[in-house]
Amino acid sequence: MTLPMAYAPRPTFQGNRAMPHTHPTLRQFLLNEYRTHGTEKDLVFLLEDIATACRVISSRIRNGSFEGELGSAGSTNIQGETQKQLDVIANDEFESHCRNCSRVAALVSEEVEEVTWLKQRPVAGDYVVYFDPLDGSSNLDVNLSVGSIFSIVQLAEAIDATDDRSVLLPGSEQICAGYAVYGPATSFVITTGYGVHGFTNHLGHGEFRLVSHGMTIPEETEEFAINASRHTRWDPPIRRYFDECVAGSNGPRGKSFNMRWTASMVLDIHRILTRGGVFLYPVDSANRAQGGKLRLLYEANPMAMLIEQAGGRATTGRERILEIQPESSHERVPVIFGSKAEVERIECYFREDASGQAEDPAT
Ligand code: AHM
Ligand code: MG
Repeated sequence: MTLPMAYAPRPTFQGNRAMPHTHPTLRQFLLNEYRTHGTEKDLVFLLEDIATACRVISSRIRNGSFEGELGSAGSTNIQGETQKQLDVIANDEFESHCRNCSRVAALVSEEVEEVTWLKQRPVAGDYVVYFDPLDGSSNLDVNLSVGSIFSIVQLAEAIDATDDRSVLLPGSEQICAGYAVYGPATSFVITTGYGVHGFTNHLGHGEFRLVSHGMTIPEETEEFAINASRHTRWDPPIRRYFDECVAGSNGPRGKSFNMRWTASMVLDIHRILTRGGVFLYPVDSANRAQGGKLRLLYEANPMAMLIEQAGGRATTGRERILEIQPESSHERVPVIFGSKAEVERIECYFREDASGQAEDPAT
């Protein structure tokens, strides 16, 4: 990896040995963002706190069996889903670390029905933090990876803390988005609007260090991610796209595609940010009444910002995710994320389906 000049290795000291740091810490990176892009210091501190929450969640997951923290919490969340103990633990970690920042006015979590207001009179410049504390938590029972997702909106004006609808702001208002992957290593990937950057938790050192500066999604891809067991319920444009991909080199695409599905969007998106691809969770006949599967404010919006910052595209098939005006805190949307040319092709299939007119997907 070639690091930008601002991160030229500098000797630091561990014990009495000088150690060159070829991978700057998250703090060094954020302070550089503060110097070069004017990122607010409060945002730097908030991001450090969120990173700490993710490191704590990572170790709670790894030790879950010993602490009796795997399995159901015996409660259900607003989505009607059974909460795992670790869903609740991860939510508490996010909340308590966000509370360290006096500029955080409100929290919107997948695990909490109502908005958690931290300020009585939120003013312009305050932050609202949206998060899914543990995404893909069904993977926990079988020791597969999971993740966390978050985003931050900075208020353009004062809002009313007695009305939960005040936090229903479109994704285009986000100033920061990110996620953590609790995999073989713990990754922390963020954007503050100046590209997407990936960090890895340096075990034993207690710090995230930069490993991927300026992650970009290749425009073209031969890999996609969808829960294919829902095939019979999909709308025609999605079925057409899928059928053309699996038809392989003898089909209309003239090439073979690979398919991956991890059951945790964070992991699928991390793979796409690393080597390209497309992720689809469309609306279908079984989830149409709910509007889809994934939640707009704390799943789709943060990922859409990251995907666009990395040069990809994020849509419902019919509209750009970041332009959707939310109607409720836990609203769901169809999502199609990933490599630009491939997502544009799917959008073209939606237009053709609506108009009955054939288009050239390449134009
Ligand atoms: P969760 O936030 O309740 O874990 O649900 C969201 C997850 C996504 O991460 C993942 O892509 C999807 O649900 C998996 O759904 P399915 O059960 O259809 O495989
Ligand atoms: Mg989720």
